[in-house]
Amino acid sequence: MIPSAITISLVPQAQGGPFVFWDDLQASARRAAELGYDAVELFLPGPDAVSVTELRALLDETGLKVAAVGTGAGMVVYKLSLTADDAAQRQAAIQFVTGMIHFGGEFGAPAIIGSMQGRWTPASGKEATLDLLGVALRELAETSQTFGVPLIYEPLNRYETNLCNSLLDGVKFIESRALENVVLLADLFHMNIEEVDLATAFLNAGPHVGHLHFVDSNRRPAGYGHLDYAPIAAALRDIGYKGYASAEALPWPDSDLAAIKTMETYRKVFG
Ligand SMILES: [Mn+2]
Repeated sequence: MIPSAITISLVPQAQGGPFVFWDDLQASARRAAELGYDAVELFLPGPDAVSVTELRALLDETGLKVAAVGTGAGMVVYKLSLTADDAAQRQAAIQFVTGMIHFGGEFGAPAIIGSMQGRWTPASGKEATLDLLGVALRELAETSQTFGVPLIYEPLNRYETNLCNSLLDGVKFIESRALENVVLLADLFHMNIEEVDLATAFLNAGPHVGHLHFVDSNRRPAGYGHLDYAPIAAALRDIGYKGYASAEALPWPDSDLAAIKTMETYRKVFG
């Protein structure tokens, strides 16, 4: 059975975002463990927001692992982008993500590049912007390698980026730039907007898929929308997916019920 994870955000500026638990790391982790989750995915204000020692103690106590760490605070809090026009801004973005890779690396957890990828403009051009992204991801993937983890890159729906929207866009990007140690994050919410058929998209992306955001069509917890999970689970089995199913969902109707519903759907779908 693929392992389960659930998101915890400690970023006040991300209020309204798709994270199940908020603000209280200890209480959230304890509740996640109680409900049977294997891991937590952390969305933090920065690499120094949580003490490594304290988190290690919390993981020991709960038996949880860290599935991944987000880097979106670099965008949300500091307005950084890996593809900014200004080279100093790009460097600051790489530095921020590098800090998160080091933090996650302490726990064997990869970092996720989502909103930090930015977007292209008529002035910057699509291919040139993808080139900038490729340069940044190559460096960040090498840093990740020193911790024995991949770098996770997430195609986003068209309203959030114009770089890579589908899994196939992501595969083409990774292959055309010959990126190593970069895997794709398949987010079912984004995929529901962009893919022709979700199961086919998984089959075509195959071994490139390294992380899953397990959520429903409307960004509510899995089971509160109209996604059909059976063909998705079958496709994940077919490609031998070994990563997490991580709940990146709105805390709807509230955090606790979102966590309960996700676990119920997860067991039904993958159990
Ligand atoms: Mn996502």
